Amino acid sequence: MSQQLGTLEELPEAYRDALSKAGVAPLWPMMRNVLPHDAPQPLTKPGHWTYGSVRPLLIEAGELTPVEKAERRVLVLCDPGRGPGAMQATASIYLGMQLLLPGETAPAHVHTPSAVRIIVEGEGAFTVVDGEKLPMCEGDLVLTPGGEWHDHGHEGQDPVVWLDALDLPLFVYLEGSYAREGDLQARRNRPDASEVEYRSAGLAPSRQAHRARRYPMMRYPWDRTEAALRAMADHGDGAMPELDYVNPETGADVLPTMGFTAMMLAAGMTTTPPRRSCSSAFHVVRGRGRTTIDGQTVEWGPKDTFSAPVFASLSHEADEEAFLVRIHDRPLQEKLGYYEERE
Ligand code: 1HN
Repeated sequence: MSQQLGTLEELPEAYRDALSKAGVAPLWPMMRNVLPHDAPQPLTKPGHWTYGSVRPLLIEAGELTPVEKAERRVLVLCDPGRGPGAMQATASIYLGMQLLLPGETAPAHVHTPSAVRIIVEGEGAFTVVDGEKLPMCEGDLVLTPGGEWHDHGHEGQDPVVWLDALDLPLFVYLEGSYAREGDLQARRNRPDASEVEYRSAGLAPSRQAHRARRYPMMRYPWDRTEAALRAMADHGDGAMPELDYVNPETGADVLPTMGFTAMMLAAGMTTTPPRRSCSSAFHVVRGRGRTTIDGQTVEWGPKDTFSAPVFASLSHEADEEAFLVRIHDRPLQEKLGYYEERE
């Protein structure tokens, strides 16, 4: 049975002073804060960042701050629950919108957190990861796993914008976040692995010849993701087609901490996923619709991003055919042994 726990005020003042002096504190007045009953009480609140509101500010950042002064020219998407300046969208997920202008270079560095980019607008930009040049086309998902050197360049004519998703809050919490800077990388003169070794789903380089890399494929071209979702829609059972981005060698999620799931909603479709213990963010690749998050409705359009706390009640409805990528921390929670879905 649940018991009402004692409060700090019930304790004599002299005793409280003595506790502070000794560098200790009573657990019981704080017990329910750190261990609420039945489900967590997230600080995170649903967020919605329309592309219409973020894009002009990002373009202005391009005029105000040269990339040399920024290292990465990014506007961070701040969790409304933590307020302006919060370097995170949920407890474990950092999101930011990054701008690179034609001819610019973002210098090479390597850090402990992992990053994933979803390309929002423009063409001609690329990321070099461990010497592999990864073209960035709209909708592509590009990995920059922790410990891999990466720099960005832009050979096109117009601004390029992408969404960065990092597991940075975890690394900050663990006091494990740091970076090293280096010279721009030499690029191997060959297409990225999605165009060579992993051109076709279900085929991987022969084990005899192949030395498995921890992250064998760093770029997931959008046209293949969309084609696969469409095929599922054409031949499925009417449920919403959803595809997880996985490591083509192991079938595991692309990163140890963060997962990425492509979703296709048909026009007029309503879908109500289970309440999940993971936090999530959604990036709209294309389409319009609305999502109700714990009773709060977000009207979303192309290139918008929105977020939902852990255990949120969600309901998605599309006005027109829509493609979204769900960013979540299920892989981390599964490793910690507490991932859960509730109806
Ligand atoms: C980072 O390395 C990038 O490489 C973007 O583009 C955003 C946010 C925090 C820490 C490192 C990038 C980042 C970041």
